[in-house]
Amino acid sequence: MDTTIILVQEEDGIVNLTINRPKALNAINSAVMSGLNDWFSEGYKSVNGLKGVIITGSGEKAFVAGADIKGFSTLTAEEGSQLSKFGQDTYFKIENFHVPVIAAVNGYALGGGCELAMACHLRVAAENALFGQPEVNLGLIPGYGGTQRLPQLIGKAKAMELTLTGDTIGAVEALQLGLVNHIVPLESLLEKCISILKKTSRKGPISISKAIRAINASYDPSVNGYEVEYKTFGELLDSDECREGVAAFIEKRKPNF
Ligand code: DAK
Repeated sequence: MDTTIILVQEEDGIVNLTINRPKALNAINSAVMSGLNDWFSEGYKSVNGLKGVIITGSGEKAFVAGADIKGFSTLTAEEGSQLSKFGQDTYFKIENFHVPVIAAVNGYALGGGCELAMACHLRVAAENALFGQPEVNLGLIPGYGGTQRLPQLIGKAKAMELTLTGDTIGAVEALQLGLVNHIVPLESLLEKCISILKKTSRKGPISISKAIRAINASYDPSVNGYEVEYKTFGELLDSDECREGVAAFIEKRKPNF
């Protein structure tokens, strides 16, 4: 992974991945997508006691202003589909990651950038965040899962409107629609994400990873989410983690997960 294109910083098990192409408003080129894929496939394994991940963009103007438009104009249909599939697979790895991943949206989150934010488990927006799927302006449709995750998050009618008009929405509307979890001033963005991850890191790590899996199952037509839930519930009930959580409650102490 090119660590100049994706900056990796770690403190107390919380990793900050910063997409670092500020001159191109952090547009996702193949190096960025490969870097994300590498880190969520293998790179994370070198972090001891990983508790959570924050994805953000370099600078104060953009989270990610989309896929790198200049890089995909000469692709054939076959190459375009392969690239789209690779992006989708990368974003699936983020969506199904075993610890929480938060998008810290510090400006433009357009096209592939909005899709990246939607693949994260939570989204915290700075006041200057701007979201949109402007692919129709380029004669395209979203290619990294946007046609699927946007309606899941904000409902079909609004997703249809945003995708067909290419309109952008600010942080306040994104919050009203349920696209983001919180809005904070830009200078508090990382602090807010870290405070959420510190909270989740005090919970049972297996239950956190299983909760992510069970909620994601509700959007996966190939599995019965209710079945995933009751089976997982049973497994957790018979686990050391749950025994410790219940014992800690009864003994009026903090659990030692
Ligand atoms: N790609 C490449 N360069 C970009 C870029 C992008 N998406 N967005 C901005 N830049 C570059 C600009 O070209 C400019 O570079 P220079 O001219 O200085 O060399 C630099 O970043 C600064 O941008 P601006 O000068 O335009 O800055 P402004 O503040 O005036 O405007 C803006 C900011 C975000 C409104 C504007 O830059 C803009 O409209 N950017 C494009 C937004 C956009 O349409 N994004 C793409 C959405 S479509 C695919 C899979 C997925 C996709 C496509 C294909 N395959 C699998 C094939 C997804 C596509 C998308 O994401």
